[in-house]
Amino acid sequence: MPTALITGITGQDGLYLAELLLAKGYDVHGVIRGQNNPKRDLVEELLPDVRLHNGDLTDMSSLIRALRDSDPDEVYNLGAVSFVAYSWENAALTTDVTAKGVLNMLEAVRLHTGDRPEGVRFYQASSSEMFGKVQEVPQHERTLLWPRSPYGVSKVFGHYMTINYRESYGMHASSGILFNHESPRRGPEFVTRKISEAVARIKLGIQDHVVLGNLDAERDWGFAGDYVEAMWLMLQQPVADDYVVATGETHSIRDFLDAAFAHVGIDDWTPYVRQDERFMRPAEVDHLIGDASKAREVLGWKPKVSFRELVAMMVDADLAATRQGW
Ligand code: NDP
Ligand code: GDR
Repeated sequence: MPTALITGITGQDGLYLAELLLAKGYDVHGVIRGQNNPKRDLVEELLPDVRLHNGDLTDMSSLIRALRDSDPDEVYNLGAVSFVAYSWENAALTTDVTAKGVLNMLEAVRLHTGDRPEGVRFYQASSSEMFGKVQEVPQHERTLLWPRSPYGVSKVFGHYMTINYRESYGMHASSGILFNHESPRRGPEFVTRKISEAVARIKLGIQDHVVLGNLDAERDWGFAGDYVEAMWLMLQQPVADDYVVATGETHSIRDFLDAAFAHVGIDDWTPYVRQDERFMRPAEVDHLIGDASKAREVLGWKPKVSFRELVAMMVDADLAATRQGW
């Protein structure tokens, strides 16, 4: 039975990936931080077969311990301070976790594997946010990186550090440049979930509007459940590499609002949406659309859930959750 260790197991992707690996027969371990992490209960309830290890990406000795206690074949480094807007206000913390945390994990794996650096396969959660200021459309593995936030800059560091460990030590270290992927498990601070929650509450008459920032930004949105498959496929390849994972379709926040409100039978959302400077970013990433041909050709990966299906899935889940909370 192969063994996997996941950082960020309490996050959206960590939960989907753990489910996928358990279904494939893996022995799954996760790193969980904090003395009293409120999400521990959620993981234990949803995934009783996962073994949790206390650890933090800023504390390399805790990562070494988690590696020693789990002895994995595959490590998925999904842990990060992942909310872009927050990264301007907490640039140093974001750098410690999202940038230096990757180095800590790579170095911990290198120390753990000793003279068999290829013995553990490593996945780094890189991001389309690294492309930042639009240089090329669509964006692919060789597009110039021009990050626009402390989060994006941190992800660039982690991305190149992963490549560097592959090239310096022969580690089987791959980097997935994933474009935005969403689900009913998406944190409520991200725009898609903020909208799906608000639409459900507006439909049910318990909220009368939602306040957003820039409605013109465009994102290539896919379903998280599809994207964790790509992570796993990367680590099954004989040679480690970097892959863009995207749908190849882009939509603005306005498009998302159109689809989400239309799903509950509201054709004109303008009375329900307000804009506020508070949610505008110091530097915006205007237009993301990914070219995932390499993932399609080498990994045989393609997304299964369409944009409309994703929006409907998220709104339906929030309708159900809101009704249940009554
Ligand atoms: P989430 O924000 O849902 O999850 C982030 C995870 O990181 C949580 O489990 C969190 O744990 C953990 N974490 C935060 N700080 C630390 C720390 N100091 N030490 C250890 N773990 C920590 O993110 P997603 O699941 O959406 O994303 C997974 C990864 O993929 C992230 O690295 C993200 O940056 C990246 N990514 C995501 C994309 C997306 O569209 N979702 C696209 C491209 C990349 P806790 O519960 O304790 O807070
Ligand atoms: P993003 O996702 O920054 O792309 O990062 P987010 O959903 O936060 O923003 C997407 C776009 O929506 C605009 N926007 C708003 N965003 C939020 N959060 N709240 C609002 O009220 C709002 N109004 C408009 C933003 O300006 C932006 O243009 C996500 C994260 O998961 C990262 O970790 C990951 O690396 C990237 O996706 C790919």
